[in-house]
Amino acid sequence: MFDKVWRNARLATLAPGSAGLGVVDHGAVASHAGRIAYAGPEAALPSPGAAEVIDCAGRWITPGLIDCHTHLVYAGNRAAEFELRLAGASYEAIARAGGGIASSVRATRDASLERLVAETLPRLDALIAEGVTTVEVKSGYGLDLANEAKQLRAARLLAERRPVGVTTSFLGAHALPPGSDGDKDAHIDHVCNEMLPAIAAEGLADAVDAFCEGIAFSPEQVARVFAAAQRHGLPVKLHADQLSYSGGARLAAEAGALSADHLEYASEDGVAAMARAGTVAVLLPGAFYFIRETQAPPVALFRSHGVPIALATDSNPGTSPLTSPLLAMNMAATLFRMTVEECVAGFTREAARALGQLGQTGTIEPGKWCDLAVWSIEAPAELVYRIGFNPLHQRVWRGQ
Ligand code: DI6
Ligand code: FE
Repeated sequence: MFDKVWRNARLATLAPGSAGLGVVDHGAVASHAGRIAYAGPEAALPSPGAAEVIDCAGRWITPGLIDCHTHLVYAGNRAAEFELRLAGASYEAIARAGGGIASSVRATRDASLERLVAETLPRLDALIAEGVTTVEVKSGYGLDLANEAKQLRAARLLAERRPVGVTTSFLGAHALPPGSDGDKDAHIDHVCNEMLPAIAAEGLADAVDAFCEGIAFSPEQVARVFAAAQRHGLPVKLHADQLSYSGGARLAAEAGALSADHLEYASEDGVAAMARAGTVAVLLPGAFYFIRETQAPPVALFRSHGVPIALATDSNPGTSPLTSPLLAMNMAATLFRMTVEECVAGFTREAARALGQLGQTGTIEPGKWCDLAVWSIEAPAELVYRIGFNPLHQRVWRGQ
């Protein structure tokens, strides 16, 4: 017997191998023990009966949305810095003057674990309200062992406070800690030899990330972080070629990274290396928009080389104070000229791939977690087309 059946629905299954969004016009989904037991035409639904039958009245069902790149856990905000930028200061100038990431580090260090969770929950609730069922959360605003661990514990606690999957990334190589003497190699030593082993031992991180950029860390320094991650059996990913070219896309690919993220300044050889390695391009239109970047990521190259493209909010206090995946889709279409199919796949199947979780979620296929979003729309294009409108009817996480 099924636990639940959603019937009279149009499905966008995103199943690989099917054309486009994998549409099933007169579809049904059945769940058992939190997993999808059937997905396909309603006419072919097996009939063991169901404890509960939900009539979707012709609504669309997509996989639950997956936000695969966020810095959701932090304290305070940077509205004052936003005002400085409106008056003409650049993001890099603010960072070099000790503001930027450093100011979020000070606020995050000052906050207790409970305070951090409390400040984060409204942001998480905003994502959930738009159908998010899995979210990736990075550290990177603690920058010492105690505070990075606190951020990652807060991220783990989110999964106890809300019905949502949380996957964590350790981003100790995000910036130099405030008050440090500018010795980046010393910080990288600390990340590799003290912080990462302790965080791995406690099981606080599912992956390791770094920020490869002139204002952050060099490719050589990032390579040391990646080697340390691999010694601890953790997959890697990278903030790559965001504000300038540094060869981050190629570096990530050559390390076998799950994803390389941002990529506005990625070169064709970097894209080709990503294609060979199966590294996903995670594009973050919220950051592009918010810092008024003018160079769009090379979407045409990702397409021609066959690099999978995911989208995420990059929710963070400095460059993307965005908690709307639907708005991120609209931005990706408008600013990067991505198609509706690419936008929807970018927040479902390709985001799952970017997290290494495609076997569990990201498409509507039997055996996967029953993570769904039911939308009051006539066509999937409406998810991308509207600005500031949320047509979510029901969100299903693990069958509930
Ligand atoms: N790239 C970004 O866009 C964010 N971090 C990163 O590595 C910015 C984070 C911040 O400004 O607080
Ligand atoms: Fe980021």
